[in-house]
Amino acid sequence: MQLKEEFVGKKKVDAKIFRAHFLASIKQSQESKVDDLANKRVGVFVLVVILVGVLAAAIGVRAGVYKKDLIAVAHSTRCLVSNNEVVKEFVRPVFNCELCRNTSRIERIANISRQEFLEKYAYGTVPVVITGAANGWKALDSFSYLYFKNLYTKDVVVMDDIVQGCQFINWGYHFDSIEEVFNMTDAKTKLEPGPGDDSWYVGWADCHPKTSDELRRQIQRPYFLPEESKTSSSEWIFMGWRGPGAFLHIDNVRLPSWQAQISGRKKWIFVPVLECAGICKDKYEVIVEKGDIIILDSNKWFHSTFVLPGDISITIGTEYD
Ligand SMILES: O=C(O)CCC(=O)C(=O)O
Ligand SMILES: [Fe+2]
Repeated sequence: MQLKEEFVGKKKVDAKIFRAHFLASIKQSQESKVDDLANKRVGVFVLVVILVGVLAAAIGVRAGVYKKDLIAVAHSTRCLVSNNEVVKEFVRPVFNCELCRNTSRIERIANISRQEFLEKYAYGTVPVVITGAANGWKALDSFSYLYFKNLYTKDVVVMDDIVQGCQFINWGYHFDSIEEVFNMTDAKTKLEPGPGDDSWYVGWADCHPKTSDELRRQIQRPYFLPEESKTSSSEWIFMGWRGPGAFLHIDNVRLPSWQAQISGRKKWIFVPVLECAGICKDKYEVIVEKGDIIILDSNKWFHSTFVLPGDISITIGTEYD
């Protein structure tokens, strides 16, 4: 299954970079002529402690800026990304802060041409919202909790493949798999859950040819994407009720992505990486309405989402090159 391989491939990005660093450091240590191996080990240990200290101090300084988000992460049970975030912080490429130096807000733009999108936003790394870009898609009428429940539960073999092979993120809520999401009781799926236990938010990649063919009939390729750009072979769906969605994180994927808001409204919060402190704004927020498409490079910004009161939030999107 090509799509499954892609996910494995994604995970390998982390491992590959890490391994390159790891091998480089081993090579370096072999070449050095230090006789006393024990002393050397102590030296490396001290260096690592200092590096971790510097990183912690840097994060501490930044924490003043997005302290609330960090506290929310620390206090929630959403530890999916946990200490992996520290590793990602070490291995991610340095961000060019000039790109957001003069950015005072995330723009919401209607009717953009392919040319303008390509020149200003496609690979510009500052997120942008193209309003109404998904208007007219069948998904706006068809997507609902029940639509997905029907899609994924009508064939147990397909469901099993998806549970085994497609990525699923529970964002700290209590679901362990997409199967559980679609087996929850009606009380949990009722239309306007109050805050508290009834809230939930999940995301998954649809990497099954049977279901993704059906999904693709409900959506279109965003009209502003450069003609030659290819989209990733599987779509991501994020769904849930009002309240916290994705917690603050940074991704380690190769490409920028688009995400169409099919139902409900969602607030996105973007926090620049550490090296942009004092150059760019501390935090950017933008609201994505039903029918809008947001473009973001999730590798370059810490980001979190919050579902606003109203309809269930359902989005679909993918990466593009
Ligand atoms: O839509 C969301 O809530 C989060 C999506 C996300 O983290 C991403 O696209 O990288
Ligand atoms: Fe993300």
